[in-house]
Amino acid sequence: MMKLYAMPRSGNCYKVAWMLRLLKVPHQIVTTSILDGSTKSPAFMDKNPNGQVPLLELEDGRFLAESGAMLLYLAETQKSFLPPTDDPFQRAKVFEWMFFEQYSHEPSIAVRRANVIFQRPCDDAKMKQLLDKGHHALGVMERQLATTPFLTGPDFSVADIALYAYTHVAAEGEFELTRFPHVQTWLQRIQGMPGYVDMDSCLQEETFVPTI
Ligand SMILES: N[C@@H](CCC(=O)N[C@@H](CS)C(=O)NCC(=O)O)C(=O)O
Repeated sequence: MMKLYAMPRSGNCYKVAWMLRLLKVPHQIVTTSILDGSTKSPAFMDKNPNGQVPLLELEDGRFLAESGAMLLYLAETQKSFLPPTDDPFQRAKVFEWMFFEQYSHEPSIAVRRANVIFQRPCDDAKMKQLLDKGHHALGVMERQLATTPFLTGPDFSVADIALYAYTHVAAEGEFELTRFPHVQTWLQRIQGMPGYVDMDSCLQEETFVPTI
């Protein structure tokens, strides 16, 4: 069975745990947290020298770091939520949004939220900069979602999973989601989809075995 090393309340971990649930892949959540130092333990650093969660351990013992790489691996192996290789442009649009998430969205929205919820010290000027950058990223999503139901068009993809994870909790970082009505409608659309599972449920330390 696959193991996902993950911590509660982490959007990066949620992306992968939710994908595993959506695909009905049996897996075990192994809680490994930045809060108790376990992501920096020698045993964990042997598994992921970058000392970060999420980390996916495949059935054969190989490890995969980086949430985006895990989403793409699972999408590829399960043939779900990723356009086929004979549609390289549409496939690249999925990558475009995933790279946007890692460079323009997560570094402001996830970091500011973590500063707030974990009460990490950060000066006012930096907090203001993170707020402005996060609102800019939400504005980019708003423009796209004004024209299509999902980020890359009519179909739900791993790009929506990647961007949903921190957008749906952006208010915890004091981002004003009410300024982005199409983003809010997209969040509700995803929450109404079959197989939707919330962050807390996905990241509980347990073994998930699908019933059907
Ligand atoms: N780019 C990575 C980011 C992962 C990340 O930032 N993980 C956080 C928890 S949400 C972490 O482990 N931080 C500890 C550290 O960076 O030392 C991904 O998408 O998986």
